[in-house]
Amino acid sequence: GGGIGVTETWLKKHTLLYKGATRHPFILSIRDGTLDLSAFKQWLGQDYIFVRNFVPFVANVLQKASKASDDKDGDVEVVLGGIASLSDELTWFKNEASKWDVMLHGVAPQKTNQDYCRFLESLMSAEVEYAVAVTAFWAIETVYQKSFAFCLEDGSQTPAELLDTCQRWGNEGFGQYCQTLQGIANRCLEKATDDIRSKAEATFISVLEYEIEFWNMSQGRD
Ligand code: HMH
Repeated sequence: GGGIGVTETWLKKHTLLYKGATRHPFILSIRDGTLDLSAFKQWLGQDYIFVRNFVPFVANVLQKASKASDDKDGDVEVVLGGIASLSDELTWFKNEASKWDVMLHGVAPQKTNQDYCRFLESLMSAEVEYAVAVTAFWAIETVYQKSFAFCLEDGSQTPAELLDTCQRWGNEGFGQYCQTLQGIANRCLEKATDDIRSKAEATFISVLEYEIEFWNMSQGRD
């Protein structure tokens, strides 16, 4: 306890990868107003599919928390809140898609998206420890929070029609939620064995790589 957490040391150690995920050209082009709107629509359709697959993953994190956490009540409350906001998020996707004339039901998942969803599924195995799964959960949410918050910072020229999307993940409340998840991950990782900690670090790195691939895909680069 006290001092710098395990996840903070990883963010420093893997800065280049972390910047790759949170300062990706896709995000930079939202921020400077040069994003091709067809790329945005592409992202919207693919991310809806991703979030639908993310829900069972988070439900599995909830299940692991209720069995394995040393603060079951606290962690279950936080993760359950996350599931509730994912329900709002799916509603948001449907509204946003209709605004942009994106037919969500006609969207086929691209290979990069399928690979990422398969990775989420692998983390749902009973053999994957709570510390590993909650680390992945924190990292996945944090990449979006940091990426979209950057599009709202002073000096950004995000077009008005993309502000709602940026606010969805870039808002202060979502930032607080990500910090809460980070605190949970840190607590679990501190108590974990070296073996589990290194599995969690490898999982963290994989999340960053998948997130970069997801942005690449959305730009039509895969
Ligand atoms: C690809 N990563 C991706 N999509 C999301 N919606 C999030 C993270 C955050 O929920």
